[in-house]
Amino acid sequence: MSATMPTKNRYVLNWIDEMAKMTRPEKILWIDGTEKQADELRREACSTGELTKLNQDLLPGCYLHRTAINDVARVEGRTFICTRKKEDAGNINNWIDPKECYARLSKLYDGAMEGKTMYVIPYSMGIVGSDFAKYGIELTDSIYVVLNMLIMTRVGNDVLDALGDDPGFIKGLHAKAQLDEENRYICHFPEDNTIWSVNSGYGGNVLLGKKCFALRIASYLGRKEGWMAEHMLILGIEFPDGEIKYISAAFPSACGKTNLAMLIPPEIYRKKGFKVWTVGDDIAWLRIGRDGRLWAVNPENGFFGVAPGTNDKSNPNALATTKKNTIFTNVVENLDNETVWWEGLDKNPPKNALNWKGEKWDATDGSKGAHPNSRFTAMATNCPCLSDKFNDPAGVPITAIVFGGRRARTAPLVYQSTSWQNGTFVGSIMASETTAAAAGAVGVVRRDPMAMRPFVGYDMGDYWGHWLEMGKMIPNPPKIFHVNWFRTDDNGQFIWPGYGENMRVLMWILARCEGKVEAKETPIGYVPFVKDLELDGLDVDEKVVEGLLDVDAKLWLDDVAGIREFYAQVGNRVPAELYDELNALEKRLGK
Ligand code: SAT
Ligand code: MN
Repeated sequence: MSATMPTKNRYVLNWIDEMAKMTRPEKILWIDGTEKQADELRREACSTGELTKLNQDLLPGCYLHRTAINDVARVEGRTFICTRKKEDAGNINNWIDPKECYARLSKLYDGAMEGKTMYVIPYSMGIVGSDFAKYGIELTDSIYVVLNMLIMTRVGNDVLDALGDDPGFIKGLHAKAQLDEENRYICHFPEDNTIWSVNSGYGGNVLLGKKCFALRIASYLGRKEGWMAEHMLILGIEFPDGEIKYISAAFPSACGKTNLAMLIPPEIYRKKGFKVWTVGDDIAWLRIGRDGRLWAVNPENGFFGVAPGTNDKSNPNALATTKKNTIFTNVVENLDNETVWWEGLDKNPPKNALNWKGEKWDATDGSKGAHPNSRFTAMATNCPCLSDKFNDPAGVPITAIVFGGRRARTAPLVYQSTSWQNGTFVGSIMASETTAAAAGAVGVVRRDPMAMRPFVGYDMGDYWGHWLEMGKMIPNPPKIFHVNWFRTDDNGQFIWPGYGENMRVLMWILARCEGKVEAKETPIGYVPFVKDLELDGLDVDEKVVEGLLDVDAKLWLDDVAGIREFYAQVGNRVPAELYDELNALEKRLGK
């Protein structure tokens, strides 16, 4: 490599040499984080059709991308944790022996970048130079990946400067290759700080800073180093006196994390001067602060949000965030004015349009125009409700942790765990009906502990053990809650209005943290008395809310059976404390 290299770090240079020998790109281009370079890449991507430039008056700096039609979501079946010992990856993760995996993928990477450019993206998860930042370098043959990483992470030469001569960076290699589904691999080597992804061009499979690094590799590092990487949004609620309390919340992909993170307070709170601030919408890195509380940072720099359903009622802040400098993926292209559309944006689908596959499309044929997992990649700094702590390396202190699933019946609107250990148990038994964010059937109930099932980079039982350990180490831990916005009535309609109204539940949660309200003890934990939920201005009957809070012992006993099965599947590293919790729950339910 030439003398114009932006780093002298020999670990970096040797590794890039080695990867280039295998993939054989025609050129290597270092991404420097400048607008000038990004603009050249955008221009190139538009000339090849990889991107479509949208109407620059209406959507300045915005572009559209379409993935291959067989490549529209994360592929959990093709995602592997490659630890030397299979037991360390655990039963829930797919595993391949690292030696075998490197050999198998090397064949797929062999010459995969011939005639192409290899882009070298030095990026930081967290504020560059801060104590809690971690650095990665992604090598990719995709301009789309480069441009997304420029939004989602902090990219540039200052990352290389901050890394200096250190070998401590995450080595990510991505090649689109033939986008061959059969040979698609998203592989993590936590013991080598390495991620290899091949044959995909979609979001979470290829933006290696996100799920691959900031969750799978980071969760592994967090266990070793005494911190936590979680699939959580972070939001702040500002009280009329200016005090801000922070909540982090874990929900499975496509269950409304972005909406909750950016919620607009209902009128009743707005009038009084309450505000909501977004720190993050997907990932939280949590560590113990000097004050003995748990502190959270959002390691990302942008939002990779689900487009369908985003509108000026459900999430006006997200919509505003996407009005400039945004990359849209797999949405509808309105050919009349070169803008974008998706189901749930408004009631006026464009007549002259292309669907996410690029085919001529018109809503009258009944088909969906945007893919259900279509996305926007938008800069956090475009978000009108971005917290002023977003760029604070210390992050924010967490008052409450909230777990949430998508359950039609079992889980009540909200309940509070009785201790950190019990809260860890509540997280471990989270379940949700599946969404379109991962390939596979939609609407099937599956256990998704802490919303981390696809993202823990080691054994799930050990991960729960780490939660319990952290609980012992945090002098002043957050209280842990569980919410369910998705209970349905006999007609399958959602009962709770959701969206901004969810703030009413968050306010009860904060009141509980401050010991300001009593609660009803149930076998599963503390549930609100209806009188303690602010229902003013809400078109939901108190009786209905009673129903939403109801705990049906029969359903829960069925659930206990499901949990036992799941724990058995997780295997012999499930901590004894969690079995204690499960047995105690079963007893309280009256078995
Ligand atoms: O594609 S991503 O994995 O980044 C989005 C998600 O599933 O949450
Ligand atoms: Mn997510």
